Amino acid sequence: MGSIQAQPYDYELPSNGKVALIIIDMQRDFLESGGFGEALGNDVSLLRSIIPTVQKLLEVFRANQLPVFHTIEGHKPDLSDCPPAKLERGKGSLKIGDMGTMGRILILGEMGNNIIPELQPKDTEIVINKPGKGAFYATSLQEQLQEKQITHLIITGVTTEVCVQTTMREANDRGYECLLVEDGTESYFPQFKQATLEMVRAQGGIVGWTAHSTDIIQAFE
Ligand code: C5J
Repeated sequence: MGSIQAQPYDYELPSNGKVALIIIDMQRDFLESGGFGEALGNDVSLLRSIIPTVQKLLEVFRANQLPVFHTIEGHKPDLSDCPPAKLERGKGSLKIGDMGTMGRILILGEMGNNIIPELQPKDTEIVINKPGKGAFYATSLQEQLQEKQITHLIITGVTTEVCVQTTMREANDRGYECLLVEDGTESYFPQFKQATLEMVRAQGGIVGWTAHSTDIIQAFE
């Protein structure tokens, strides 16, 4: 493996394949009508534009037998892992735990909480259920990455400025070399996506790198 043309400068892949693909919260709650995203007043169709890109990256990682991690934001049915501040926040038509058209909103195992059909994980891939925005908070992600000796993370998913950025910052603080896929992440707010891309790679890559998927895929061919 070589390097990927990225910003603010080329991203060096580890020579011994210690790189993983992280797919954040590509779940029906955020990408389909009737879910939490729409209940908060968002246009979910915006997020669907990245599905083909994430599918392509997934194919490349699978073809190279490299590890893939999927995350899902969700809570236990009794909401014991949902802090009152998160439960009460916002003025949407539905709150976490309420019954929506795809089951209870943001509750693990409910239809709306499943990963979208287009990106269904394989049995060999790891699915991290997370109660927070960041994928390291109250999960086994750090232990699972360490077990596989992973040092480099290629990060995709939704939404760019919330769960994706939080996870990338958490990973950066834990010493991972993080690359955010510019066309593999999306927000309900295009200006927030753009701002996130710029802020993570500012100051010489203070949180990490960004790159277009075509440049990433080329590096694995
Ligand atoms: C949000 C997420 N936006 N996956 N979750 O609440 O970004």
